[in-house]
Amino acid sequence: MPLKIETARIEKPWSIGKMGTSGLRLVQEDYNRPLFLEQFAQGVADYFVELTNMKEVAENNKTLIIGGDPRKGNADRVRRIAEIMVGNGFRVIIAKDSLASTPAMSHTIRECKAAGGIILTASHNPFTDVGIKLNMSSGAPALEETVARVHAMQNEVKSYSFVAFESALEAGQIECIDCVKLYADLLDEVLHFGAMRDALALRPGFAAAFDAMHGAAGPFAHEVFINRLGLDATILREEPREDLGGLDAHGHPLHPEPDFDYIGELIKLNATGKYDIVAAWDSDVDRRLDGGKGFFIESADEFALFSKYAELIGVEKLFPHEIYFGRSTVTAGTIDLMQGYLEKKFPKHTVHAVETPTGFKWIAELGNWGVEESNGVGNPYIREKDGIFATAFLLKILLETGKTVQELMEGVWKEFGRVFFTRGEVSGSDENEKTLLTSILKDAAKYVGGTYSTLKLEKAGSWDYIHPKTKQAADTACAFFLQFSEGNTIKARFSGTGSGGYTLRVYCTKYDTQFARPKSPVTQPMKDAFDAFLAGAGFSGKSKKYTDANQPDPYTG
Ligand code: VG1
Ligand code: CO
Repeated sequence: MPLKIETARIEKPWSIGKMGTSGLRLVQEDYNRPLFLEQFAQGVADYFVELTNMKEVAENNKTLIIGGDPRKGNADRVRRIAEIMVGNGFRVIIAKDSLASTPAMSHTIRECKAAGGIILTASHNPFTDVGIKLNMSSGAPALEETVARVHAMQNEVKSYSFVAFESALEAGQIECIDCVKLYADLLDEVLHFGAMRDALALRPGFAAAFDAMHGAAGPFAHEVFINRLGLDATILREEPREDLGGLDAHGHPLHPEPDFDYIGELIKLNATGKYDIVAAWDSDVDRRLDGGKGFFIESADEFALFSKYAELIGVEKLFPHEIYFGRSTVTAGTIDLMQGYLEKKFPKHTVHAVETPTGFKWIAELGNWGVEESNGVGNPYIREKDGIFATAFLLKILLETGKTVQELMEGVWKEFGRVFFTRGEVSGSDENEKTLLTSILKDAAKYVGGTYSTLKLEKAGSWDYIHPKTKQAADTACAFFLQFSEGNTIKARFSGTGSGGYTLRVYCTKYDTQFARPKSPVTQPMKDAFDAFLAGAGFSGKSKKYTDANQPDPYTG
């Protein structure tokens, strides 16, 4: 029987915002406005119709993958979006139970040779927010041009088409796929689980503790670490929950974000020294915080370690001639120090250390072997940052070397030096405050030569992205930088994932060969200088918050 396609008018279309760093994130109430989701989805469908009708593009496969994190309302949203995609002529593959991590979605898109995927997640934002990310046939997040086109099309929608879910299912236009299995198979292929199991058999007592934060991580971690690797692992908050853990003791929603503010139990377990490896992942499992035996590692540092052992996952085989390893502009420069090392390791390749804007789409575009400041590490076999991959790769290195996480990391710092790194933020809800902050940062060069707190401002400006392959410049400045004396560097940029107000992310870095010290005394002068700079420039925003205490600091003094 032919499918019955229904069409309904949207009498009062909404004004839909543009996707930011990673998808469009809004509070639940905004996504739940009548016909908002329908309008959003119809705009996405229009975009894919246009794309897949183009003769010259390879993405003419009319299949789309849909899935996401377990947050409130997502299972229904997955069904509704599927109905609309089928109504627009697509075949839809839905993740089993609607649940999939962002990296698993990226992998599934490639495996199914789909035209793209729609990922329902607001990632680290609490369950009170909803987010939708869009990925392309390469598995990578949509880039600027696509985002702009989708945005324009969404705001032209006047009606939407759909097919009732059950009839689309019966007609085979909607199918279900086990993303967990597909993803675990890939990791097995890349990391060789058989060899890891053999190594684990020789390490009785080797133990793990993980925190799945009630996001999508539980089923993935269980399958990979317990079912397939046979690891003795405790998984905290394993069950995916629609409230992602609910409220904290003060009645605030918990953030499914792997930083120290939100993983108290795991920190306690790690402090016992009993666990060889520990990890926490965010709600869509693309970010991680790894550690073990009382030690936690920053993502940039962990990536330097991964670069050192890159041959364990055959990175050189993935890149025929040129290896790109990327880091977002604000990520600590530890890995840049490793370029020479990688050139020696892979003499047949040209190695490029590339700084990219924040947002993993840029790193994905270069082959996905890279890292972001906020605990995102790339898995070069897919096109997204990937929390479980990072933890499993760390596990492989632990088993291969017999060293502890701390010994491994100290080995890297001894050889290459350490880039002390910390993040902070200036946030508020006053638009005028934001405008003032922006103009101060834009004009920062005029303050060069001044001394702020104990540091002299030597250079200031904005950082522009020149694409390493096309040599095109991105049209907006991506980050502001303030170079203070003694190698103290601050970069700052506005967050693109919030659902209200503004957040200026402030990143402080300083290189030193003396690595075994707490980071606070190293980064404090930068924070003081930045505060003094803002105050001196007339910014009176009060909400300066440096989140040092919620980040890994292996040497607490
Ligand atoms: C934040 C992080 C960025 C990350 C983005 C999406 O963006 O800083 O590194 O790519 O979240 O991550 P922003 O613009 O708020 O600083 V995920 O795990 O939420 O998709
Ligand atoms: Co995420």
